[in-house]
Amino acid sequence: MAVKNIFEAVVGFNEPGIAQLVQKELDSGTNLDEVLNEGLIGAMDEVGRRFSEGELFVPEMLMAAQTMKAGLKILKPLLAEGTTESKGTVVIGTVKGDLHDIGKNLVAMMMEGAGFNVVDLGVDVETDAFIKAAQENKAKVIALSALLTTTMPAMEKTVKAVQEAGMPVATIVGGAPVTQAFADQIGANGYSDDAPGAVELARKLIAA
Ligand code: B1M
Repeated sequence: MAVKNIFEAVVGFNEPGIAQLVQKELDSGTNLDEVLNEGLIGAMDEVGRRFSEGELFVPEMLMAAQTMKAGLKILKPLLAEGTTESKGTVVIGTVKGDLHDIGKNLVAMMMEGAGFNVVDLGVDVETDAFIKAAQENKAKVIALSALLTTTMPAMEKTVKAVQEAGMPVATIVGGAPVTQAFADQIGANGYSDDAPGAVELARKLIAA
């Protein structure tokens, strides 16, 4: 039931209190996935719904995001816990024009936990920066995140540029508005609707 308190803390922008609530919940034995999916991610979905309904505005959305990030900080060591053997390098970023980074950060943390070396380029990343980082780090996967329908074309631009450069690197895409059909349409090598799925995808593509 206390997962509800985590949800309420995010939708209520309780940034100072969230870390303690998340820690308390984990200490009480609540499963990590439940804290993440029902508490933190569920709350961000609710914030998005309230924004769409005109009940919340950008500053509130930002406060909720900061609260979510403070909660995620507590989960990070658990999400990144895993094998020490490197599975190869993944270059990750949110595409040009897009500043949303929570989902991308989650994918990065889980990739690290699964043993990948992760080069995180942050948000608003140019196509050239993805290509340069992948070449310099001999990456096996480029992972692109987008949260806005208006920035999905930037994904296509990057995927096409990677193909044209003839690089031996797989591209994977994800983010709330992205679909398998869109991934197929732009020629990406894979799509996942969540962070654990992105890790599985990277594993399969590297093994292939
Ligand atoms: Co923005 N925003 N936002 N926002 N925001 C959305 C995305 C929106 C859906 C809200 C809404 O209208 N209901 C809407 C987009 C509409 C659309 O395009 N269809 C929207 C809008 C409109 C905007 C602005 C344009 C608002 C404005 O200024 N008028 C503006 C754009 C700024 C920009 O980027 N240029 C804007 C700004 C912001 C803030 C800065 C205030 C803040 C972001 C802060 C930050 O990230 N540091 C923000 C927030 C917080 C949101 C919502 C509420 C929450 C996003 C989030 O973090 N979710 C969001 C509504 C929503 O999504 N429900 C919304 C939690 C996160 C864990 O989920 O990122 O989806 P998500 O990641 C998931 C999966 O998608 C997947 O894994 C994760 C789960 O495991 N995934 C991948 C993500 N990347 C992946 C990559 C993969 C695989 C899976 O492989 C590579």
